[in-house]
Amino acid sequence: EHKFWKTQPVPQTLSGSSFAMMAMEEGPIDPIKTVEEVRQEPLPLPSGFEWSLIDIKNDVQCEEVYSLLSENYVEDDDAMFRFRYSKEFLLWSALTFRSLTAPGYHPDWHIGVRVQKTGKLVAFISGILVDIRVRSKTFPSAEINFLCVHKKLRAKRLTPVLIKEVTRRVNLRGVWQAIYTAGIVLPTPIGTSRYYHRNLNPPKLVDIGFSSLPRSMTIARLVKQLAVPTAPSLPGFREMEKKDVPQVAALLRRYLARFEITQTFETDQEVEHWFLSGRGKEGGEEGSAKWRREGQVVWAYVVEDPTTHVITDMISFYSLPSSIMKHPTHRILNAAYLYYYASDSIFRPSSGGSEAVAESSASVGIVEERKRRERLGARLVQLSGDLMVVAKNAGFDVLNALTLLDNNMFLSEQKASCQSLPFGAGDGFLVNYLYNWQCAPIDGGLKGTSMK
Ligand code: YNC
Ligand code: MG
Repeated sequence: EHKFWKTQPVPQTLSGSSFAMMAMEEGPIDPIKTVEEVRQEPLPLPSGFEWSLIDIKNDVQCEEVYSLLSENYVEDDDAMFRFRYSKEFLLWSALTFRSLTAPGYHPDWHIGVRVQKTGKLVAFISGILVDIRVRSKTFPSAEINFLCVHKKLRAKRLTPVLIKEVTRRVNLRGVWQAIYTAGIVLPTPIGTSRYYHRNLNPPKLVDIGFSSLPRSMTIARLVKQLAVPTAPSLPGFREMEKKDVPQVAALLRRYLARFEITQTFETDQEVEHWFLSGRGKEGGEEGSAKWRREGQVVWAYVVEDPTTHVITDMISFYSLPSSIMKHPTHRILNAAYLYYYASDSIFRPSSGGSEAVAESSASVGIVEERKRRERLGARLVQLSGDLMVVAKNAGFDVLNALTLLDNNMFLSEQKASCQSLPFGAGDGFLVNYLYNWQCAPIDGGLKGTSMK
């Protein structure tokens, strides 16, 4: 019955009739407060435990968070796989443009709980600052992630204390909203996405039980069926570089403006941070696929028109390996997760008429819109196909994607049957939430910021 969540400024039930939703003013649920009204002292912890701010840039502390998460973080339902974040990943997602450039470094949204006697880190929760737009309103928001309580301390109601403490610290910085995702249903989702998977390494995925071998199918035939080309096919497809940042930022903002909820990427520095930082240099022999895979968090690519040199598309994924539990030989599942992308194919007029004219009118017209969406769908099949090639060549076992952004244009099983590079629907779901923001449910196309 949600003893904790029913006390929080979150919608308690799904909005009723569509009339109610249409009439509803979207905005904060709590009365507006000032920073002065926020509790100054940390929340009390059960005896024997103490708060400990984590400086994620400090090697020792980063290592402590890493081992807490690698032993206690999210497992799939059958406890076969557990996320295994790299230190680079934690650093990359913790250090936004703003926290990096703030005067000094403020680790106050990276909150740990330690056993007083031993200093052992037993719980963690973190927030980073992102700007979120929901329909017409944009607001600063904390993205909450990496909530984790040691397995031995579960079901002791530590979670509500962690959430209240992170809320207090977020509020102390004048931020009143948050965005987060979870694998469970709580009061009250704004939307849900489903995982899809593109198998890049059939023998391993079948061996570890990630995928099953269809009846009357052999491994050899599956390998053949799921083979990907050895090189990308789109002319001008290449890795994103620093010089691309202004063009990519503009294209991404324009593309994301089409969705009901998104991170806004207000500055070019943010785009540089999210797509070009986190290119680490550890693991394997320098330059090898392993070297890159183990050190690099985000892999971003662009399509540069060979004649005009305009960036027409961008697409990216991030690396998030999982530990494989209970398997005699395989230890790690090298998973790539589709991240942001953008394409100008939805903006270019399909015949006659200038784009400026088309976009200044309220609507481009149903027929024209349908043509553009068809073109975008075809383009996204090509872009995601080239991304599979990159991921496969870099040694990833699987490319995962959620049903958000325009992903349904190339993920759905129906569409998959008429292309050569099918994704398959998985059984995992990711549920999306906003804290202290009342809004009508968000239909499809949802994209927060989360990496899970
Ligand atoms: C969860 N994932 O419902 P009620 S996702 C939020 N997110 O409260 P206890 C959760 N709430 O229902 P345990 C939650 N899981 O009675 C449980 N809860 O009202 C609620 N797993 O607390 C739950 N990481 O401490 C219940 O539960 C209350 O010991 C029970 O610990 C839970 O990062 C957990 O999946 C998840 O480490 C910590 O199972 C533990 O079971 C664990 O007795 C493995 O808690 C790792 C894992 C979760 C990943 C994530 C997003 C978290 C969002 C938190 C909400 C943020 C709100 C916004 C704050 C900023 C606001 C501003 C401004
Ligand atoms: Mg607990």
